[in-house]
Amino acid sequence: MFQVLKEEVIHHSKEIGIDKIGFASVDVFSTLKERLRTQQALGFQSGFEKGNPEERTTPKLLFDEAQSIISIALAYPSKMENAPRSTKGERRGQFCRASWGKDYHHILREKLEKLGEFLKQKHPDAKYKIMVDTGELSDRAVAERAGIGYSGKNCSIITPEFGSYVYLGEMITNIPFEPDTPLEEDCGDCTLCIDICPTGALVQGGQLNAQKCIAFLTQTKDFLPEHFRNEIGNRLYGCDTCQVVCPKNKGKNFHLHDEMEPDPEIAKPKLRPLLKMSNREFKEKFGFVSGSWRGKKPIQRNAILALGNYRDETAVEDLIDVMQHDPRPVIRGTAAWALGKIGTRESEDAIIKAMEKEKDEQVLAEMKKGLALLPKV
Ligand code: B12
Ligand code: SF4
Ligand code: SF4
Repeated sequence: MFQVLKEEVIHHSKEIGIDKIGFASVDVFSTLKERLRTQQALGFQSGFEKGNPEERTTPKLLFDEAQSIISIALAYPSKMENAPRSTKGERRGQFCRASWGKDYHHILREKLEKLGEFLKQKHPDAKYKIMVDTGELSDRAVAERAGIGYSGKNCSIITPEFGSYVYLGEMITNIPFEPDTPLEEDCGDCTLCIDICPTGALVQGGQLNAQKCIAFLTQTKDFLPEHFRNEIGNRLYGCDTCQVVCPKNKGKNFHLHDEMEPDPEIAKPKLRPLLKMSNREFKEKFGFVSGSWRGKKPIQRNAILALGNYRDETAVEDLIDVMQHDPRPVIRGTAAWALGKIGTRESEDAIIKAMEKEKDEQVLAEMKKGLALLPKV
């Protein structure tokens, strides 16, 4: 009965720049429910997930008139034109691709709102509830059920057309649209993502220990545990390694939405200027990208770690200043660690001097770690 409306919705979705659309039932996501419970019991969740396993897998608990879910995907670019090079003396960090251009939450929400208005126009009794990332539903499980893509061993939804470089969102509706058919999983014998993951966060195909995933670790606000500090490299927000290596993403680089085009100076910013950035500067420069949602501190901490990992001697002066004067213990302590890693004579003298004044136990411990990293003479 709603087949014509479904066709109209699909047609309209193309007109408003939705790259892929699929329809799913509102049956309980029972496999996912078990999975969420297991992940919780193992301590493998990130803590960013909203809702409990019951709510997350029962669409009718989220919207009592629920009859179907419309899942959408928008493809984002994987390559940057004129990417600036990270050079000696002007080292750069990187934001993951999902943080290039305007925050995708807004882009997808706008598309879904437009789709909702269309639905209402065609069928005045239509009701819907929109979710993009921050809702209870698993956007991936919905997309998988709606035939948008299959679930890869790297956990990402992989679409045959755009690879895994797609953002996902959905709309629960009160219209009983005919569901689409899920796609066959197509990883085959490949295990490249599992093999390359820098921290071993992919425990096995399709199972992530989020607590070890660099994408998660870049978003924490406390000291980064020492054993992850080298692995973070120059990443300021997120991690793309298990997608970059994926053969299904080979040649996939879509520039279909102007708002998603990265500003190279934001997506690959110089590290040193980040250290002393004011809140206002941060908001003005980075406020519109998705990677800023945790605020300035994690980005600054990661920038300090990146300078340490680069052993960037030109940053020593700035790092000393930060170690001596920044009011935030995490920033002072991480700077001490980075100075030790860079290992110049000046760094050593500065850490020793700063230890005389430092009162915070954790920062003092980091300073000792910094001293231990210095080359032995
Ligand atoms: C929490 C979260 C994170 C956490 C945890 C990620 C994870 N893998 O669970 C952290 C911070 C680490 C993270 C990182 C990233 N995230 Co994130 N994240 C989320 C969020 C908010 C919830 C995910 C969740 O509930 N995970 C719990 C797991 C258990 O479920 P799931 O992955 O959603 O669902 C799959 C599994 O459950 C699996 N499954 C179920 N049962 C079983 C049983 C078996 C045996 C197996 C094998 C699998 C399996 O099938 C489901 C469908 O694929 C979603 C938005 C949302 N509301 O859904 C975005 C989301 C998953 N993230 C997204 C993105 C882009 C990323 C990053 C690529 C960003 C980056 N570049 O740094 C990385 C990728 C890391 C990775 N390898 O997964 C996109 C994914 C798009 C896509 N194409 O898949 C989403 C959907 C946001 C969006 N709306 O676009 N993320
Ligand atoms: S995002 Fe990075 S750390 Fe996380 S699973 Fe993928 S490769 Fe591993
Ligand atoms: S790298 Fe290989 S195993 Fe991993 S998601 Fe891609 S195809 Fe699947």
